[in-house]
Amino acid sequence: MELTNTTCEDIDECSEDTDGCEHNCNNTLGSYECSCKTGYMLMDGRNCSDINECDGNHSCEHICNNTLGSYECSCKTGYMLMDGRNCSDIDECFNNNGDCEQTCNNTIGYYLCGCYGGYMELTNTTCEDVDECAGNTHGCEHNCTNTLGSYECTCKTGYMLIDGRTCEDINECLINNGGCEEDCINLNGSFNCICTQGIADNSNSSNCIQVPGVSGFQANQGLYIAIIIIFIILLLFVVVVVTLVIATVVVGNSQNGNSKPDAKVTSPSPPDQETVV
Ligand SMILES: [Ca+2]
Ligand SMILES: [Ca+2]
Ligand SMILES: [Ca+2]
Ligand SMILES: [Ca+2]
Repeated sequence: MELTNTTCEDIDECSEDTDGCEHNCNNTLGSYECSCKTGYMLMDGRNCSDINECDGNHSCEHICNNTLGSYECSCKTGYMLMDGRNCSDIDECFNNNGDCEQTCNNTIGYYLCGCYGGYMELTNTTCEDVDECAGNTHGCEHNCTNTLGSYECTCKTGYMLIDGRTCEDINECLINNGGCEEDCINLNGSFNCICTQGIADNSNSSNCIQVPGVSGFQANQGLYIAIIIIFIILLLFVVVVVTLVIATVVVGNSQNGNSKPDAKVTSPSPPDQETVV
């Protein structure tokens, strides 16, 4: 204290800048006190040192970053800081589908790209078609055709697809007799036209045609025999008729030669004589 006459007056060390306080100086009667700004602590009564709040005295939900006089919170990847302290999941799929080529599935703190059915992951964000036909899982009974995201089963000619995979023979004979002129025989994957007379080759025609090597007589034997018998009967009939006619004529001529008609002699009557007187 400084003595002036009979009273003593406190010296304001803070205003005289003799305090040596690094931050704040608080004058007191007969002395002074140093203090520090928020976030600092007094080390030796004068100097201040930063408090590392991250050592345990912070309120960050995820990450604490110490700074001089304070601290800052930050969040793990996939989260964003909401109120300076707490973290909230980022919905990566909200913008540009998360750069995923097909599907984007947001998760807490992360996200995953996915692929549609029939595709598989090529990279973390891209997909490629699965060639189901290259493996043995397609289940197609006949033909397998790969498509983008799927595949298709088809059947050979003469078969139809019944459950998307299995092929069943088409009974062509059920519709319009298979187009056959006479009988239709269904076969697995095909059909045949059969003729009762002659043979049909359905690969070219459904009409009944005679096949070389099979004679027409063999095919139509009954008909031909009937025609021959009728012809013989007619021939015999004609012979008989002609014979009867000839016999009748001969007999007639013979009878006319043996019985000549009686000769009648007539003499002309003399003309009447006219007497003249
Ligand atoms: Ca600090
Ligand atoms: Ca997320
Ligand atoms: Ca495919
Ligand atoms: Ca058939």
